[in-house]
Amino acid sequence: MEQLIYLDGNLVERDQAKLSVYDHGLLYGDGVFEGIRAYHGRVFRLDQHIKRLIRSARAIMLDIPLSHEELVEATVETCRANDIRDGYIRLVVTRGVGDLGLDPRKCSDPSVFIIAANIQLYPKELYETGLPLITCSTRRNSPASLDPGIKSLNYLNNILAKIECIQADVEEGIMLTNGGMVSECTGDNIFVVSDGELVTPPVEAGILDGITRTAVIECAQAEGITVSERMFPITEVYTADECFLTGTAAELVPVVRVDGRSIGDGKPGETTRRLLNRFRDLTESEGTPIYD
Ligand code: PXG
Repeated sequence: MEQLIYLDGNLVERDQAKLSVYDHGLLYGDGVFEGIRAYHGRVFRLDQHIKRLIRSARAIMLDIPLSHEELVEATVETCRANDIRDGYIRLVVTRGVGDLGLDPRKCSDPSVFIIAANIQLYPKELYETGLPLITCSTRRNSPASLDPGIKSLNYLNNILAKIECIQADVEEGIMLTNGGMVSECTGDNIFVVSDGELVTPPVEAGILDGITRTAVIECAQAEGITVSERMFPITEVYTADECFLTGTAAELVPVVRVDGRSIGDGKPGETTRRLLNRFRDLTESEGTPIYD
């Protein structure tokens, strides 16, 4: 079956889904996006994703030509058109076509496109064996320069850190704030478990306010686990009992080594396992239905 892409109000075939080389999304990374999951025919936390998209757009003074409800409808419609039950959805709003200068006022027509694809799941073993990480030397953007809370099309900060990970032959890496404290990873939020308590950097640290992060905090509270959102240095990761990452694609993935040091006993921990199970229960039980 041909893949159908939502592009500015129409469902078009993948080969026809094209934007101008003058689109400022391409020329300047001037735009915003979301990565969303569908599980069992339902879109997980769609309202929260759309809210974050609208907040990101407002932060860069980008007027999305669709309302919250219309964005929900377009997303669900794109999933339906592609027969998606379990999948990955990319929702993108670009500034639109302008001239070769930066001025966003020259771009009168933002573009909205939605790709709903079957998901390339992480290998199952990953959840049994856990990931090794490095600490990247590329610091996370300072909120005073480019707020990491804005999920913009300008991902070079993360890509530079990702290149360090690739060179070190690991999947993910920890990015520090300009002040040298732990912020997040290149495409995931980070948690540590110490003495049975969960700790994660606060949104004010300059991180993406992850939808999975919020869901996991709720799971922890339901499990009676104390959660602290506070700044911590990399040493607190080294000395933690457990560490894991959260993200739409990764869900919860255990971390077993950081900078060559074993975390806890070097195996995925019990608290991580409990939270992953709870999180998976959530993805099985809630979401915006795609089909009647
Ligand atoms: N931090 C950053 C910097 C992210 O990009 C997360 C945390 C997790 O947020 P959610 O809302 O997904 O729980 C992200 C998620 C990729 C990829 O290919 C990752 C993300 C977006 C698109 C692609 O790894 N971001």
